Amino acid sequence: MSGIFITFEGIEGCGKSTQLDMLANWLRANGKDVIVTREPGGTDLGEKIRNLLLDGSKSDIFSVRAEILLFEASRAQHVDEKILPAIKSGKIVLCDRFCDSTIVYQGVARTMDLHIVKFLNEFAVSECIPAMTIFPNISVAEGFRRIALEDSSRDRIEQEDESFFEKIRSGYLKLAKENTRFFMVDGSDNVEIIHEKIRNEFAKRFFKN
Ligand code: T5A
Repeated sequence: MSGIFITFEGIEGCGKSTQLDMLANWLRANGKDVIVTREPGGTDLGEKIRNLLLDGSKSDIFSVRAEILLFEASRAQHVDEKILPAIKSGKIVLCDRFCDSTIVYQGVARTMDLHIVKFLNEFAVSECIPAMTIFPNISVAEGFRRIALEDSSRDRIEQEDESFFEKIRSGYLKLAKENTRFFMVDGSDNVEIIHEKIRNEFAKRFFKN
């Protein structure tokens, strides 16, 4: 039996981690075997790479090529060690960010050649393509407002300015238009309303009988 691979994408503060946890709880309450994971990270090696990528300040010098290769290295390890084995054993894998993040952050916002980004993504993911990508869409201003309310300090990427996140948001809107696996939901709604919409769409796509 083959499992299901679902990813969550969106700008900082859009609520994807909140919705991922709510979907995982609902699926588990319905007797499903669920794995929750994230990128960058998800494995011991991936979490070390995550610290390298996100700790520090915006002024740290990261070449765009070095940055993308670190994200892809984390992903390759994640796919081989955790995601593919889980899917092959019939589990539902919910992943906070995946390849689309690289397309919009490194490709659209950091302007790396999209052909190269897609090639590197394909190399890192092998046969592991999401069956559905959940995208809570909020304005950049709302994302900034939510992040400002949190206790933790901003990571290296969160320190970018508003125009950077406007590019990210436009990149996601374009991907959502072009790919039927995307499910875009209004992320400015109440968390319970968003969860209900995601749950209904998930059931429609995967629990047909
Ligand atoms: N990255 C990642 C790349 O550049 N390239 C890549 O290839 C990959 C994989 C990862 C960073 O790495 C970059 C992208 C990112 O910059 P991260 O720590 O994983 O960073 O951070 P984010 O993914 O951005 O996660 P955040 O925690 O910032 O945001 P979430 O997950 O969207 O939001 P969430 O659920 O934590 O909610 C944020 C706050 O809003 C509240 C929550 O309670 C929380 O306080 N909230 C709501 N408030 C009102 N109404 C709602 N509907 C709400 N939903 C949540």
